[in-house]
Amino acid sequence: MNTPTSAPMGTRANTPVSTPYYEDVSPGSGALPPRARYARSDAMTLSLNGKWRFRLSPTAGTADASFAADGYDASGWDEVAVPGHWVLQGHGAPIYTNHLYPFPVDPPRVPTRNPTADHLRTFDLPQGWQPSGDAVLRFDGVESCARVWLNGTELGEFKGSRLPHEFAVGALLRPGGNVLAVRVHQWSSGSYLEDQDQWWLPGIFRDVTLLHRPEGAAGDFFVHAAYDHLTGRGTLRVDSAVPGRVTVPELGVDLAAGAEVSVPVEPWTAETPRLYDGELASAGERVALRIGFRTVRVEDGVIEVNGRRILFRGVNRHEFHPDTGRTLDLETMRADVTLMKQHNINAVRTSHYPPHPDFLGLCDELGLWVVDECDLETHGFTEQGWRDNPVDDERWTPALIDRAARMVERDKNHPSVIVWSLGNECGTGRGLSAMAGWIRERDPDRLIHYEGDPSCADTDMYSRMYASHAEVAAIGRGEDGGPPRRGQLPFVLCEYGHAMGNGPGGLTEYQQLFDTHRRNQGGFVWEWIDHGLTHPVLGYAYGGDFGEELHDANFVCDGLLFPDRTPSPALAEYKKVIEPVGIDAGGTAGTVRVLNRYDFTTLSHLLFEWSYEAAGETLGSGVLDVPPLAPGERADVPLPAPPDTGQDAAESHWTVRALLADGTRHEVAWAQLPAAPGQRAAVAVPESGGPRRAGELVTLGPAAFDARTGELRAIGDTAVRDLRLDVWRAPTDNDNGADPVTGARSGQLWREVGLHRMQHRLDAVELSGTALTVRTRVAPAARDIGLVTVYRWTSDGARLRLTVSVTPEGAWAVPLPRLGIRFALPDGADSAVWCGGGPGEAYPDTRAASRLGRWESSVDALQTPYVRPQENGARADVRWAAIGGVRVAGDPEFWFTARRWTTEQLDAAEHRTDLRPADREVWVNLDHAQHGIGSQSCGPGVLPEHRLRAAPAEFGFVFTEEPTL
Ligand code: IPT
Repeated sequence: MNTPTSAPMGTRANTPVSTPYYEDVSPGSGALPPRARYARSDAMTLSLNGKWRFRLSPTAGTADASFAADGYDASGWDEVAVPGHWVLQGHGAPIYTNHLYPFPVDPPRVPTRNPTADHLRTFDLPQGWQPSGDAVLRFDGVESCARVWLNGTELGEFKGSRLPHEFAVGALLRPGGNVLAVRVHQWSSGSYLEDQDQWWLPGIFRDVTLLHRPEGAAGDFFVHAAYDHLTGRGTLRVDSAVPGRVTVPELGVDLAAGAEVSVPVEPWTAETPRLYDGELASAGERVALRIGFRTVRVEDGVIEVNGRRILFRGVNRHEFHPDTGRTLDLETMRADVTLMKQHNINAVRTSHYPPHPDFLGLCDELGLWVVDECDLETHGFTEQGWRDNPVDDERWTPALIDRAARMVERDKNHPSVIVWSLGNECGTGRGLSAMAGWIRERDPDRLIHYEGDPSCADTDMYSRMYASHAEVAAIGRGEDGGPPRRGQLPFVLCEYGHAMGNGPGGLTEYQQLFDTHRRNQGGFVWEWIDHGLTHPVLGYAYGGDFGEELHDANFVCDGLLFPDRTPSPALAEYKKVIEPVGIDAGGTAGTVRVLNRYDFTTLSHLLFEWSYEAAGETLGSGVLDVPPLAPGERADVPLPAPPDTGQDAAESHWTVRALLADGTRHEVAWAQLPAAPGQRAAVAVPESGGPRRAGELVTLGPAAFDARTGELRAIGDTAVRDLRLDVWRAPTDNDNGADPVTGARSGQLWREVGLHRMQHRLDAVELSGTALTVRTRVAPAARDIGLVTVYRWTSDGARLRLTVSVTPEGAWAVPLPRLGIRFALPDGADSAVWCGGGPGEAYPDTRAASRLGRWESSVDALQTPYVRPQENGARADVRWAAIGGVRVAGDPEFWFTARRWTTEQLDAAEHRTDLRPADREVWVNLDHAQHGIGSQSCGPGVLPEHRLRAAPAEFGFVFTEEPTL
């Protein structure tokens, strides 16, 4: 048997003898040195996942360790599933904090109340398990500190929650009846290094495996597979701790480990994930290799792979499942990668720790650039000006190097991994430099990333999070100042576009900055998925829902996916913004310009289709012949002659779509080009048949009004009430965020001004020959600002036209959330049809994915179910909409919103389950304008061009009766 040896640098620092292992700064003791992880070999393995006996103690010292002794009777204990988090299995509760430590900051000490879970299971060696050789017990992830015994013998203890730890156990194994005991502490010195913005979720949350190590088994190995884009040849060398042979049948390669060969190959890229199957055979084991040839380097200040600049169209991915936390099965991981690929995403930053190793296998296979980030964040030290920061304290350096080594050694054979990231939000310090030095020495063929050090002393790229558009533009132009070294580096946004709630806005404008400046190599949207936990009462829970004394509420729900992995509108928006084919109006009439935005591939895997639509109806379609353009190339492609519409008056446009030619017809990119503007006949209403008094009512065309107040009562048979000017929206998470420069929060300012409680003063109801005019002033209590609002109603007998004019009074220091009308349909509506932007939600700065057409949706499906309810569901550019027996056309186009609750109810709701329709009533908003969304929940606010300033405005709507759908 191998004697358990210390992890590299794993000796304990100078801590008193009495310091318990979970509070010393060492990474642990007893574990084997880290080594390469591989998915398949011919050596036997035994999964130890499953039901384990479980006992929870309130402190680390409550229960003695006698449970680990051979023969202990744990039959009275509870059970938990391994892998899993015990706080998600009915024992204790999760805690959410962003960067605040949920315990007093006194490193490396942890609280006395330190939930400690003893886990126990027995296992028999399976049939055919060879008695010869050794065996290794592997833990892929345990949060945050574990002590391990096998058959009563202590193996050691470790920290580093999302990193693998192995122990040599061969001599301890018995053919039948082995007892594995694991004690897990929620808090340890390691917790100081794991202050990521996420739920604190203790447990054995990744696989536990027993691996047979036959005599002559493979040891650690390092696949070096480079690609020379000038010669088209790959160079392969597999360094191996144990002598062995390397074969790659497809390439005719058969050579000794350590020897090098050069062969013509197809390179690996995220766009063309070409893998070659190979094998490393030592005397006692055959290990499957999946080899991808690629070379990554910085050339002239630009990150290049295989000699070409790449652009990161990335996301930050935490591991998350609403039921099982950071325990993910392979199908969930595959679903993530597949969804990313389907949405044009080409890169993932494994924020903020190495993922389950199988995830990287999927990235190799399906093609994603990976920034593999170390399990390290000490963000909470920012509260004390970074004093005592472990990354700048030598006593912690062995633990930091141990973490770097466990990541690099485990993941080094994945071609998808092109960048190592030291960690996240740790400030600066010598420990980080030590990590970078260790990594460079071990793996000079990849790049190093770290965001928190503006000097970029240890990194190969300048990285920022949430920098404004203006700053990214300045960086792109090389005008951002900073140390000279930094100016020579490529630039990435390791986090941007904070996808919390409705938004982020402004992605289009960022993409333009990536396309304009070679140095700006894209970024990673924050983040992939909302971390809302399934909750029996609240739908999805966020911070505070488990009674935490300190928490950061719904800041944990900031993903492009809802917790159940259904895409939020932001994912559709991002897909459109980063689409790898540009489609635009051509240089000459009757052509469309197609631009290949891929970094490596031609367009030969795509087929292009055109269609011609008038008034929302498709009148013709066909295939467009696009040449197989090389990356960066463009061509003007002739469109066919427009089909004879027979509807000369109708607004019409071309839609051009790029679809996968593999039979799936998956849409990769699209654009719409206007063809004919159409006529405005629908909204020009001749004024005839003026208003008539009829008792308490005034009638005008199809409508009836309250004679005293001028309020609309009905259009034909459809009752309408409370139609009036509306400027309020339930503030979004971005509205509630603080401006990074001024600290101002729009949502708060709006409430201070009183936009959520506007009063409507009636000044006059006037009946003239052709019009009913209602004069009002809309203003909040306690303020001298107001909106003079005039509603002018006219009709041609069948159609009812409303013209609204708004004149601001006083000094408006805040933007308006929205400007339009709202009304209730008391008898309700099940669905709506509209001609305009769809199918999904859009706002002024989140409207790239909104496509003109004729759409239909139930009222329920018009809602976007943000985990914390907020403004949502507007449809852009609506020409007309029909709902609940009324059809309304806009003059000009409008934003259409319909819901079963009021804005006030939406505003008051904290969870989805707070939104319950009272009765059939449906509320409709027809907006002339909307304020943008921005990304101010963490980042820049609404760009000036998307702000809605209070200014004189006039807009109209034409209502007609429409048989109910
Ligand atoms: C940044 C963190 O890196 C990330 O983990 C997450 O917390 C994000 O913010 C917000 O959701 S750190 C912040 C100070 C910009």
